[in-house]
Amino acid sequence: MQISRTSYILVLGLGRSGLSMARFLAAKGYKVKATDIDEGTMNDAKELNRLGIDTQIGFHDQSTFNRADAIVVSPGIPLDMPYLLTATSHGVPLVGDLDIFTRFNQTPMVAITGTNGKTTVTTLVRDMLEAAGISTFMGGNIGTPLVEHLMSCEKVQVVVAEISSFQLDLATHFTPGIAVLLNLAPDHLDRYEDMADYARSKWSIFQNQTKKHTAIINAGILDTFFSRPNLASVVYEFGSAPDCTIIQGARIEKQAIDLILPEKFTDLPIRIDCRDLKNLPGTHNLENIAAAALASLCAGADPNAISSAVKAFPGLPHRLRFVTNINGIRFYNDSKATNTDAVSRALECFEQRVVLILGGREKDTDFTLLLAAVKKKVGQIIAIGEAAPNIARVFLGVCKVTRVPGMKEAVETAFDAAGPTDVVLLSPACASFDMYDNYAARGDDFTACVTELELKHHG
Ligand code: UMA
Repeated sequence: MQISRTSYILVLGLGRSGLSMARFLAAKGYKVKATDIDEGTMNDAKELNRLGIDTQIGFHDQSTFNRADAIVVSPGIPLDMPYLLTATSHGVPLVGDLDIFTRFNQTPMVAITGTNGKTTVTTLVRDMLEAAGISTFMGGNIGTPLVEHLMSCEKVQVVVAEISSFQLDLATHFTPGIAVLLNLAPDHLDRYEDMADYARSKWSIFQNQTKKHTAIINAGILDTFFSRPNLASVVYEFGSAPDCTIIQGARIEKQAIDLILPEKFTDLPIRIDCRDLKNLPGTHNLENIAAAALASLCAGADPNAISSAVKAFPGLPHRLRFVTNINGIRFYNDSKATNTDAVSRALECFEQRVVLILGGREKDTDFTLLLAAVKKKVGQIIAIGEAAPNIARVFLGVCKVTRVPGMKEAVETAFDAAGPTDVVLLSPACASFDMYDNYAARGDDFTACVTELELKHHG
């Protein structure tokens, strides 16, 4: 970035990403201003002021945008925000955290994107590499901003990054050595024109790769979305037999994964046994393990370390987590399921009838994508949040839908509706922002409401 003495970089948004970014750029000697519309960021802003960073909190000022040399946009802020549109019409470039990271980072990187499973695969790759004695920094969309790695004194061998489409939208120089595209299903369609636009964003993770780099791709999505385009990088595919023919990559067959790789990796066939993995249930998790294993092998892990990390995986918070059993009714927290595909995958994991808590803030969500799975598995839907009226309309005549005002009522109504061996599942298919700060707060509230109910029943 070329910055003149009179100008500055504007950091837009002081959430987790913007706060780290402002600190990092100031530490690098840039003149930084930061702005956030939310008064709640005032304390963080005061801390930035002490570092010599100017802040505008509780409002945005167009002239601050127009005078900047560049605006670093937090990933959650839509790029069609009017202040940004005006600033770009004045020639101010927009920059994302991935390009800043790319400019300063020296550490090899595994970058993981996809609609669902990103956090699971990112965590698995971290675990596999650590089990192989390879030190890592794990960050990105998973929670810790990537620039934190640049500010850390700790030297690591590999950065393992969860990457969202929002981050990719502003990435022009980002070039991960190993990039993984897990899957594609409708999500964030309030931000993208259509599915093709969203798929293009995800695919751009490979855009700067050359033959020195590695691309790991779900074979199932290649024909659907991209008609097998040529990539410059070395490509490994993963998928389930017999649907996919895997020439180089990972083939999932029943409860095992066979890695089919060039000899440089090993002269022995590698098989990962995936029977009885309580914390990685469902066929979708076999795909996650396959992708993680390929990425880890390419990053230097050995097959034994990979297998032992799979066996030891403890599961993730808010991702299909068993909460408790009240009088035979099992409660599961899947608050991280913020799109319909994630809910379908969760429902597939249960044999029992499910009482499903669904709803929150829609993202131009097409709930009809859930009709078949609901017909098969769900006895009753409890609808919460802004999406409740739409949910009631879509599932009318398919199963009983009860609208309730909040989580406490949702949990109590679900419990009353459940039969003796049913499952109560919070798997909302929506963002949480109409009722909570994030999906984790929603999952915590669900767990607290279930615990309260349990106390009432078991005293
Ligand atoms: N803001 C403004 N003006 C506006 C709109 C927002 O100032 O007009 C401010 C808000 O007041 C808030 C800040 O912008 O203070 C929020 O920025 P943000 O939404 O980018 O949130 P961060 O806290 O910086 O978190 C972001 C990612 N959030 C999103 O992409 C929505 C986090 O991913 C990520 O963990 C974090 O950076 C660190 O890298 C979360 C997420 O929901 C988990 N991701 C989406 C998903 O997984 O579906 C993509």
